[in-house]
Amino acid sequence: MYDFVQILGIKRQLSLVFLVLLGISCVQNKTKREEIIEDVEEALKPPYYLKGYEHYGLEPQIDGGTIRASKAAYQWYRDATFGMFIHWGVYSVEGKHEWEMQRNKWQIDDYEDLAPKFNPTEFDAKEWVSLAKEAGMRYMVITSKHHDGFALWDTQQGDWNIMDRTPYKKDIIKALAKECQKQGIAFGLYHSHLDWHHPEYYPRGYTSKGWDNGRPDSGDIDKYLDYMNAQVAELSSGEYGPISSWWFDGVWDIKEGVDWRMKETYDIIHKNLPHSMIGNNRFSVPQFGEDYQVFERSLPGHDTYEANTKEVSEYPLESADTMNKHWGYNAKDKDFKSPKQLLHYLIRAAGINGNLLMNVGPPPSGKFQPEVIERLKAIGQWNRKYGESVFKTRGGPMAEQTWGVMTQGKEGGKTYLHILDDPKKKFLDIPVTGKVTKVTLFDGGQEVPFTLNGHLQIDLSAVVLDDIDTLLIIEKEGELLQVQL
Ligand code: JFZ
Repeated sequence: MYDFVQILGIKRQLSLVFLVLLGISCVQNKTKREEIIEDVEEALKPPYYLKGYEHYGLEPQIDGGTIRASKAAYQWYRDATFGMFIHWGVYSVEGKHEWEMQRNKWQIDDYEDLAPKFNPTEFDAKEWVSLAKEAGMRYMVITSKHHDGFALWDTQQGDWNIMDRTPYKKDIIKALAKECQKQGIAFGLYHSHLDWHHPEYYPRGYTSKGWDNGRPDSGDIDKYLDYMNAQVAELSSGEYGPISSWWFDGVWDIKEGVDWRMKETYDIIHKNLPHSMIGNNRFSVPQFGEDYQVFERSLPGHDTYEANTKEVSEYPLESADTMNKHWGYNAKDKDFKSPKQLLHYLIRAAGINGNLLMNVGPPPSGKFQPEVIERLKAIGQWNRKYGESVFKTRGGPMAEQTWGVMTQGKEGGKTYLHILDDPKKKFLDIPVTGKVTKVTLFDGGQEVPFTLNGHLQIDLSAVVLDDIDTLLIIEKEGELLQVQL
């Protein structure tokens, strides 16, 4: 076991080894990295959103050669519960799909012509962050780079980015990072390993089968990974504040024969930002220094989409899903989930200890669609009234049921029963046992009769069910235990 001070003790060698490994030639970068790694106090300073979490531990967790984010960050992440995912890039100009480049087999030259058309003059960081906050979201995760390789920040790695190729010429990532800090919510990034634009991304993955987009038929993926790691180093240098979480994606494109050097990438992040939570959408439990488990379009363990694993780890969990059918902006997709469906998703996630990262795909103007704003506001309205039953809680002790879930506040906090779908029963059997003293309706405090006979049975005959969530508070002495029914 090493401790953080020991790790920092070999800081100089580490920074040098890194610089060589990364092939960073940019002098500016080198200074920034060395500054951060050498300044122990700076590295251990809690980011703004970790206020009140310091006592859980601010050192990165080190297990053998693997570095993971601090315990404070893990706790915060489990409490955060609800975040906004944002897929945005030059593809929004076409208004079809974030995979538009690949789906319609674009030539790189033609695709690059979308960049001059990307001029989101109506983008207002303050408005986006305010809306996320109003919905009750505690963090935001935006695509710094999606599969088309386009960088939404002022990267020094090449010119395929917002500054060099668009009339907009403003660093969107920095604007949002600053605004999140100002308004007190955390800020994270989605970053794609898969790249349809970089010439050294070779061998090509399965998404490039039958699609010659104009790149040479050769390349060295290690050069591409040096480039990607240099980008990650820029984004984790401190220039963009404390990145609360990372959502990596795309290693599934090349399944064999490539070493993605994931541990190396994650070490760059964790050594610079010891509170940065790393996740990777690669359908497995966390490895190599990853901090949370990602589930795409499914609740943890539900396995409703693609290759998601059913294996649920002990790490913090997160489920990511769309508000309509698409991640990136699709002009025709009006198939939005209702506020009720979205709230059920959030409450069910909380009941099984997962966060919900809910996606928004903004149009190229930069203004959220009215349908999106309406939903964010409706969710916020519910959260302002009932949010204590979802945020900072943990799931259980009852395992999720078809009709609902249970949540409980940490450290002696209240226990909640969420009846989400009509159980179509007068007496509801709850598979828990313990000293229940009182059951009341959250709304109005009406007492609800119950019996305890090996398990808890609640008499619903006098309860008027709520359309979204019939929320009950279960008062008890001591702990409740899950039992088999
Ligand atoms: C990925 C991205 O491809 C998608 O564009 C979006 O960013 C989403 C959040 O994450 O989704 C996937 C991941 C894997 C596959 C397909 C879509 N896959 O293995 O075919």
